[in-house]
Amino acid sequence: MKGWWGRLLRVDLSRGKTSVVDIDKRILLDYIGGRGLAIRILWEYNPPGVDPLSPYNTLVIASGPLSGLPLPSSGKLVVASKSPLTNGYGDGNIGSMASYHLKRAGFDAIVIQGKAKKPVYLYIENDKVSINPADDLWGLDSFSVEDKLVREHGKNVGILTIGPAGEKMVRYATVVSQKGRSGGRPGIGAVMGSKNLKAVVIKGTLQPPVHDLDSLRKTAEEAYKKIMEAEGYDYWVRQGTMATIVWSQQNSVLPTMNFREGVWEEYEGISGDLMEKLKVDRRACPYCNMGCGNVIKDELDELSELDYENVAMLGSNILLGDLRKVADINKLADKYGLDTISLGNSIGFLMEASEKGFVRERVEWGDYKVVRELTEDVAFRRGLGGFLAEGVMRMSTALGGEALEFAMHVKGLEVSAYDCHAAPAMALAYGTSPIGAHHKDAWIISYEVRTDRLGYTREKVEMLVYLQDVRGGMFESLTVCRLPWVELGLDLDYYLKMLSHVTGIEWSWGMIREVANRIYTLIRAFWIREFDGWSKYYDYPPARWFKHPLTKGPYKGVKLDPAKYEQMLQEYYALRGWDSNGVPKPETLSKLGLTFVEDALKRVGVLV
Ligand code: PTT
Ligand code: SF4
Repeated sequence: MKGWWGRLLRVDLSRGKTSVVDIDKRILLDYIGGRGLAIRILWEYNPPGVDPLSPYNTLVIASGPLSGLPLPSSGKLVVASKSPLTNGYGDGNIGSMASYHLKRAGFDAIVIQGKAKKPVYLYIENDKVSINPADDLWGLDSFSVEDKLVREHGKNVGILTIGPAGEKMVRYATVVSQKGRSGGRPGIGAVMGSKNLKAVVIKGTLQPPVHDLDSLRKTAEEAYKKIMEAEGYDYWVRQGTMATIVWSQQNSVLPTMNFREGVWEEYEGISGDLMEKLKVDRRACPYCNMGCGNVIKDELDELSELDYENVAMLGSNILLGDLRKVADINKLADKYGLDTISLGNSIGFLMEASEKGFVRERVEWGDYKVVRELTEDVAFRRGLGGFLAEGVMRMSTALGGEALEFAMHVKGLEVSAYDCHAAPAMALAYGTSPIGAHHKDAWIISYEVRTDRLGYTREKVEMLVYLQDVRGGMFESLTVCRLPWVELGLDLDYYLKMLSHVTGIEWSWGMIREVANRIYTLIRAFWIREFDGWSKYYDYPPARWFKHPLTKGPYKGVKLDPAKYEQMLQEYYALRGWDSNGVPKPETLSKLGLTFVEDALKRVGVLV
């Protein structure tokens, strides 16, 4: 079958052994790749209830049939595991040459289990795989690790690494690549650290299995052209995701003071317009012709690659209004391998806890010096940093009382940079996201601001399911960047065509939506299996958005309505074929070929 190698590389770090395992053709067709393959592997390989930081947890690095091929923005791959931050399914999507090389190394995925006795890194050159000592890499930041590994193996490799935060198992440590690409918000870097695995280096030189390369090239060429001709292309390459700062401010969704407000008077100090003036370089993922990696010189005159989420969470959310200072903290997060969204949330939470007297320490809003020190302390788990390294859910549980109300997370994953006091569908997107509060599965906020902004409508729920299926189902399993479609309106049919050229199978939207529904339902079953005591309330957004109305801006006085949220949630469950507690119904499992999860759901008492 074309499109996949049908092979995964299995690595047992405890025994120092590697092996190649064939992947069933049915699994590839049913789950496609990337996230789909990852959840199918995790369901099978992970013992239920496993401690995410134990050797028994499995780490998956997966590509899809389109990743790393010569087509628009294809240099992406998925890193996934049971999350130490949420205890549920966790993944992230990273743009890196590692995607290109994995595609050419002859594997669809790498599956890593066990724990090495001493620090190691994995070197993969097609079928030649070695587990190498990494004593000289341990303790280094992610930038220095890349430099050292490039000196050792040359430039023509793909590298995934962790920084000190991963080594110290900070619960939101990420996997880093190319000095500024970072993926795996729910602590996938900590899982690497728990295995004493500092890095994965891949060099692939094989010809990927493509059914019809000529047609693929033609379609890809056309798509590249459409992207460059799109209205908004020039603006996008100038500002990238940073344009969202002004948009969020205008629409009252800019996270401000730990999501207390959706507007901030000083937003111009961190805006995309200012970034443009300071910009010194632009980077891109492999095969991308709309590169959005905007680089500026930070407060210390060092390079820092900026994105909207990073700047909003480390800027307006903690009232740090100087872009060069924000860029410095962002650069530290990349070097240490910390997720900027969870870091900005954790610091914002601490600032509010300090203001309200929940902690003895004085941590003032917008204090750059303190934020810098805290970031270093989090990465090395020093002092108060050790508390922040646990993430907002655990911090708020330790403090208790009202602190639980301003803890901005869903299922333990901190909220990304959209305030939802006045955005019920975006709140539902966070509530039902398969990894916790992240926007990648459904950025419905852009639809919501254009339509019935404050409505709790069925149309929004239908749109949410559609967006999840396309973004979280299709893009995360193909696995390619979604931004050509999201930002420049590239017709989605191109992806269907390209998938058909690569695999030799005629894919239809019906088939894609079914795969997506299967992936969401299996991920849901995974959460329920891992949570002894599942409840629909895990699908609720933070209490703040229900209890503390906005005090400024065009939506002053607005907050979410719990009864109406519940009604939307029930509509969502019905569309997915889940019961009123969010548990997949037996007929849904049967329809999607997922009856193998039934026993596990019966064991935790949610199915009879
Ligand atoms: C992603 C999340 C995001 S989403 C951002 S900015 W964004 C933050 N980026 C971080 C960073 O940078 N450094 C850091 N230390 N922590 C960071 N945490 C945050 O992580 C990213 C781009 C972006 S930029 C977005 S929206 C799109 N995301 C895609 C996706 O999820 N899937 C997909 N098929 N295509 C996507 N394209 C875009 O990719 P996570 P990246 Mg990222 C530095 O990792 O865990 O998925 O969280 O990977 O290569 O940096 O590309 O305004
Ligand atoms: Fe990477 Fe940005 Fe291009 Fe997407 S649009 S592939 S995130 S550079």
